[in-house]
Amino acid sequence: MAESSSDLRRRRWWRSTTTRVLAGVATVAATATVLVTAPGADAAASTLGAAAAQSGRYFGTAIAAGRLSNSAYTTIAAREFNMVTPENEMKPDATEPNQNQFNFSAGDQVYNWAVSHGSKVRGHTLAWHGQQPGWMQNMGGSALRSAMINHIQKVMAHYQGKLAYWDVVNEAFNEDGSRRQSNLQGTGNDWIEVAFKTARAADPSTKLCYNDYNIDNWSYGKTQGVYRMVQDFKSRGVPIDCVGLQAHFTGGSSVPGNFQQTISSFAALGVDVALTEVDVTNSNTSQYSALTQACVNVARCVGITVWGVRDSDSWRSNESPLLFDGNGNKKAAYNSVLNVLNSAGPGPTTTPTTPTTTPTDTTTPTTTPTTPGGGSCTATLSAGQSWGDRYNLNVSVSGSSSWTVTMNVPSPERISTTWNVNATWPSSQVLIATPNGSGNNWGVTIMTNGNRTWPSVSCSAS
Ligand code: 9MR
Repeated sequence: MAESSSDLRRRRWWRSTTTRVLAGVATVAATATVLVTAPGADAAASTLGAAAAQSGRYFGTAIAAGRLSNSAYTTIAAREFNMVTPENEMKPDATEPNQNQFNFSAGDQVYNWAVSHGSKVRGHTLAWHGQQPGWMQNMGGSALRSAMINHIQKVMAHYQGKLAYWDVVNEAFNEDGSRRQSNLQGTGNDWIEVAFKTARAADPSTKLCYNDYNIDNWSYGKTQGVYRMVQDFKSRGVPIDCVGLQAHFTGGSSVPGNFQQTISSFAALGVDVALTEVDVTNSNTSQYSALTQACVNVARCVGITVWGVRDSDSWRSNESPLLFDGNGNKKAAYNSVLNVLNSAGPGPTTTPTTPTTTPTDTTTPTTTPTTPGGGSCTATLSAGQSWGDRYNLNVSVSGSSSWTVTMNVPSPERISTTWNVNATWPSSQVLIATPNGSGNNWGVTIMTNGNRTWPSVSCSAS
């Protein structure tokens, strides 16, 4: 899964870029790079994870620790998915069964299985009215506020640096967009932002998400309530990096016609968006296609997670809502999702728009050599493709082959994705990159948010 997905992603990106080169809109230098580097045939990817990775996204599943001894289950999960959400094992009742006594055995089991199969992990969830341990259910006021903070700190410390995303707060809104009454809400309306601030301090390396259901329809009260909260947090600098739309299209609900508008509206606030718990009644193929298409059409829709592997693993198994039947066979909906993923453009990105032919970047390429002990290296930026909302930069590193490049992207621009490099971004404006074995030429996509000033870059050798 993971070993082929980066190649596939690169190939799809190059293929897409080559198409634009043939349309005569890229530079000659870019053309040469594309044609030399393009790795061969352009067959479609044959697993969900690899197909999603082609556009820089992931495709995940919920995993239950209790099923990891079932080889039919793990065979499919390992083959198809490159993101894992523990279905119940990182929830408060699992991780802190007695106050201040933590138990990570089941969470670690899922985590270790995931990473040993090349998958990343989404943590789920830290502060929620549901699945609280008994001692917490009986608590309120300042004691509960302190207990929530302690819980977030201790659980995040255990997984420090290991998780791609954390659902910090889950399901805190009513259907009409007001706050859900709960013991947590009873500690004060600021409990959500306290949770996010605590989370950022506990592990600055992971992306912090708000996660909820029934926030799929843009004109629905609950969607608007969550949107206003995220907008408020962004405007006041409360740390939030992502919104998870659970996207349970079961139990009588279905994909709304304005689903993409919901995703793009959240994304426009400057957060990643993910579909985090997808299932669809009877796996309706057109609904599965539509929800997948809506995600891949939005640059910052970073991935899709289905809530279980086979129908028999689903919390709503009577609705047969997943992509594999109880015998582990691929269902029709599997193929419709795979096809949409395989036709996605580069990204995370919107559907290809006409590239701009005239560079509008406001600075010249930056070259910053440094000479730390022993070696030296230089990182040089050059223009890649450019679109209405984003642009690519190619980075070429010379000198030492053991380098670390640090890039500082001026706000409101944000790092969207990278290729051919090991990269982390502790914030959306700071990128730290090291070689991933693909050589010394790599790239980054930056969302402009209205500004096209190139980042500053420095290189240090070790
Ligand atoms: O799938 C989970 C199921 O095994 C649990 O019994 C249930 C208990 O709350 O939680 C399910 O997962 C939920 C998720 O954590 C949050 N969104 C709704 C999911 C389905 O109920």
